[in-house]
Amino acid sequence: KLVHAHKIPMLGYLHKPVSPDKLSEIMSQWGASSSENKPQSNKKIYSAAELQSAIANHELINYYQPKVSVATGEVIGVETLVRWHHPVDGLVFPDHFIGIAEKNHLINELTTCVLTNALTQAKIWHENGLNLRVAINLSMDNLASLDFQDLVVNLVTQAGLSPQGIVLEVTESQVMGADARVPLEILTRLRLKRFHLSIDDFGTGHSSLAQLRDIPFDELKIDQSFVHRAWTDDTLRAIYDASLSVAKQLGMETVAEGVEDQHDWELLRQTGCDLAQGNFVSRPLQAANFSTWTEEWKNRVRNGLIADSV
Ligand code: G
Ligand code: G
Ligand code: MN
Repeated sequence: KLVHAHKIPMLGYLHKPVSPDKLSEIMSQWGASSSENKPQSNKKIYSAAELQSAIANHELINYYQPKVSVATGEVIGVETLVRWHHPVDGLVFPDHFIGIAEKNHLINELTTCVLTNALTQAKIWHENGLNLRVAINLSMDNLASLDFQDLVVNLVTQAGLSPQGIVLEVTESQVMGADARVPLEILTRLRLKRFHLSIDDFGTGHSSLAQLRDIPFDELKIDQSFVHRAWTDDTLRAIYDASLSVAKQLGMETVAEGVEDQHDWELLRQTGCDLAQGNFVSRPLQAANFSTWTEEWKNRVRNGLIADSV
């Protein structure tokens, strides 16, 4: 894991004492194809000005990843995941620009844009009889001033939607500033207005037990690193079970993220996790592809996804 963390290409491993034969065998695998010489093009660092103009030019596009009921297969909601449709570089993922927005005081502007577009889409879904709960991701930096919460409340009210249908996913990527009272106050106010609060990436970084103690969350999202393959890995399974258990004891809804295959899905069924999200269900989709996916999904459910298969 340490080697992977340093992104060092690995050919294999040898037991001590190392024999020259084994060493040369392993070294013979070294070649252009085995080394990780992927182009580093995606490592581009964008400036605040570029990001600002992307926001202004509507280059940020919302994708939506479904959250489905594990027990019934019903589509309960979606998580909004923003992408940058860059005119030259193509599709740019949020890990390449959310941090830049946070550092350059652009995160409120970015989140407002994401929320506005998500609310427009939520209205369209409602008008078509799809009562989807729509989740958006908040950065801790969004929770630094009361203005932001007023903005959220006003946008949702103006859209004619009810806060109950809006989920705010919060991760704490960095340690909360010296004064944790402001984010706590904002989250509590939003909760009193009936917004659903979700603790994202639970168990990683600072998204953990102290947060559960202090903030009235409705939903707990078990991080994907504890979900995929938990059916076969005892360590992952212990962490997955503990997360599920703490959420249930606190009366929270549970979402497993990163559900990638049928085995993962079966584990959620066996353990009574409420909602599933991940590539096994669907990748993040553009709104235009949502109804096609819904039909496909209904067919998968009808054809025995929910019944005891595997
Ligand atoms: O699928 P993906 O690569 O989009 O998501 C990467 C990360 O970016 C996730 O941790 C997700 O929470 C975050 N993210 C996606 N959209 C937004 C957003 O609108 N605001 C914030 N703050 N984070 C987002
Ligand atoms: O907000 P959050 O950090 O939870 O964002 C979810 C992230 O996980 C996004 O980057 C999304 O694209 C990604 N993702 C969604 N489903 C899967 C999955 O099944 N497997 C993996 N590896 N990543 C996923
Ligand atoms: Mn999220």
